[in-house]
Amino acid sequence: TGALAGSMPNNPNKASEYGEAAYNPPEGATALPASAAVTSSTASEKNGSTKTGSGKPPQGINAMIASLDRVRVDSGGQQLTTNQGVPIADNQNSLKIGLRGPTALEDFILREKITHFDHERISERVVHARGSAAHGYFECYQALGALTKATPFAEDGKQTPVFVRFSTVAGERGSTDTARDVRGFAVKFYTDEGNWDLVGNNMPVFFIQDAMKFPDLVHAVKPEPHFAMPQASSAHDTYWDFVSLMPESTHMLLWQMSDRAIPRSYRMMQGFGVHTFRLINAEGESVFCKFHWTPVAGTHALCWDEAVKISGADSDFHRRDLWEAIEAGAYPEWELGLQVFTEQQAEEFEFDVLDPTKLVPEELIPVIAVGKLVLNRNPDNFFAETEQVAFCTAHIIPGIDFSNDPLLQGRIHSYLDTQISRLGGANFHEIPINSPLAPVHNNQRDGMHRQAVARGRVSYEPNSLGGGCPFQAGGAKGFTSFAERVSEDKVRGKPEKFADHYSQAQLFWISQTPVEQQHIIKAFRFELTRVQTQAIRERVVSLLANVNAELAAGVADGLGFAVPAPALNISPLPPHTYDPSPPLSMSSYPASDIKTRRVAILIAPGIDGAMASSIYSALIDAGAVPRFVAAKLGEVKAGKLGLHAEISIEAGPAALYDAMVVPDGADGVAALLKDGNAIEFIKDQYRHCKPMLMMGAAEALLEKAGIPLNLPSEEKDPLIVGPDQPDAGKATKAFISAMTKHKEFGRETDPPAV
Ligand code: HDD
Repeated sequence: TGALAGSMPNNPNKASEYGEAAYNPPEGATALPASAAVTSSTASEKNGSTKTGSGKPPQGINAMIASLDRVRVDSGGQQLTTNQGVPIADNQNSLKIGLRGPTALEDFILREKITHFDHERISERVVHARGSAAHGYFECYQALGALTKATPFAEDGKQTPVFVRFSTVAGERGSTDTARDVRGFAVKFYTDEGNWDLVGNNMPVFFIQDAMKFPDLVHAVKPEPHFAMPQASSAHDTYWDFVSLMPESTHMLLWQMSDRAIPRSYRMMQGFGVHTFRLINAEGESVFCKFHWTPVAGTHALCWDEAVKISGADSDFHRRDLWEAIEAGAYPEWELGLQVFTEQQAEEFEFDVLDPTKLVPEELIPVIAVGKLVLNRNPDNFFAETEQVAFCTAHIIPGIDFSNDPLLQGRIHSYLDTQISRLGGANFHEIPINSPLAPVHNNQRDGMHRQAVARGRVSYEPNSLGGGCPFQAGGAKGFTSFAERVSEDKVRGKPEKFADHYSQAQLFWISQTPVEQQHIIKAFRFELTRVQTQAIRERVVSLLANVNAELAAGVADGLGFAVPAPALNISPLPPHTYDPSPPLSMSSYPASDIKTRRVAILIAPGIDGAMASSIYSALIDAGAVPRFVAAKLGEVKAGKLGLHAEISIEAGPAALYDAMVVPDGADGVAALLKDGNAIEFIKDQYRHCKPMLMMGAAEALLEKAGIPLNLPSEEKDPLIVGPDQPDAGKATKAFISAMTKHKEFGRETDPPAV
């Protein structure tokens, strides 16, 4: 699959940022791949090399990128040294007492190299270990001074640099990208009043209501401790044992079993701050707020069978997708929306806004668009940036404040704490990707790996010897918490409204399209089939029986038992009945174009080359990413043309593409008809509900793959284009428009017919 990346253009930002020199290392130096070429560190300046950029600030450069220049190292044209800067003469042989003798203990070069290597790995994140990240910026549409004094919202059009990391939750660092899981959506804003981290997920609710239960949840979902299986999967006994005993997780379980848990791309999923937060304005007035990120590319998912096959074909699927889109200049974009409401409004809601298993329906409080997020630059070094970035919910800035959500309150502690062991001490904020652009001045000193060289004799406050500096900013400038009146008993417990575990699960269920509902039933069936303990399966269905009879019956039927009695509902309040909320369905966020969509054009000798090329060009013009796919690499004779096969079917199977094409050409089609891999490819494209452009003779391939043909016009598959449209230009247009629909779920049967 590396070949897919190979034909992508380089990130134009990096080219203009670093100039051509970075791509043309001096003679004798090893040429780096262009995308890895970086330059302009203090070290290279010291060595006399200068930055040879275009002189204009390229798009995609921002103050954070510039701040990282300090630590960027480019070895192009440089000699090899030890960590002490001593030039190394021989990097092949250790120092020996005689060519056939023992290695000398004094070989400091060998020892330094091995010692460093021995300590290369750091512990992975306890959750969200697998992730990918990018730089970009947030741009505020209009000043929001009436709501908040938070500096990213201070002026119309203000831009704030960001670093964003997406992740799965349960899998380890090397695990597959397309596991069924919640996705993390963590945004670090490098604001001019310090770093603000909005550490969210791609689902607006959570499994549990109190941080006290987080270690239990994570222990349950992670690989089981005795044999360390399964990897990156919730489909096992301990997970379902735990959640089936925690009725508060029911709402989130429906989200997790929905297609949201198998996104097509990080670029095609929503993000949510989950908790209720506070905004505070300059007058000290506060409102509650929920944060929503909505992708411009629409929200799209994989089919489960597709996700499973992608895991085998390219377990880096989402990482590669994000990287390639940014390198190609197709910058992923999201709109930030706020739901803003007062404390009085919150009191009247039938749910508690401090309960993270509940969302605020958009019919109650609409989402207002306030700005956009653009990711326009890949990191230079995965470890230095993506791995070492430390997000902390405790990182907030003046104008933003926490609510008393007990899950959020626990998170405020957890993130800071975990970085201390993961990143080796209390100075993790000095790691370049974590250091704020805003200046840091305080009396915190020393500790492992301290970078700052604090000058002067004063490291305490108050002082007179340092002129009283650094001095307190005071309430007008400094961070102040919202002065909330609290007068209550100190207790362990939950508010009454927290006990309603099912009303919003019902809301989610009734807001899904029939197709989405079927997918949820199938996901429960899959996961619970993997569970080995019958009592656990039944307990899960007894929770679902409180949500919807059809849901419970569908899951129970799939597992071969009758619906058990509903789980005891302990809520003291009557259940609330909602009307469906369309924004909760993924189908409410379609794409308007086919930019970055991957299209396989299957070719074989004798295919109509002119048609294949014109379809290829039309797809490029529409912003899609077509690939000629053949039995093997190299030139494929196609009429008078030679087409260049970019990848083989074997290395680039169907699951890796959003859509497929077979051009006309009797001999080419005849060759494909004999290729079992090609038939398998077509079957999978069909089974995964993808758009297909099958021109002329290619209809025979549909037939061979067992795809229903000659249907009455009202039953015709709208996403199979071609056989009855001889004009390739018109057919391609129809195909491009079909591709914006992403998938044709009307094809689905259970079990699949093809
Ligand atoms: Fe968490 C990482 C999101 C509840 C404790 N969490 C982590 C990341 C994301 C979230 C996106 C990865 C950040 C990155 O890319 O580095 N977590 C959430 C959301 C939650 C949530 C949306 C509920 C609304 N988390 C949660 C609770 C606790 C934690 C209740 C503990 C009490 N989360 C952690 C952690 C992690 C983490 C252990 C692991 C690595 C890290 O923080 O940096 O502290």
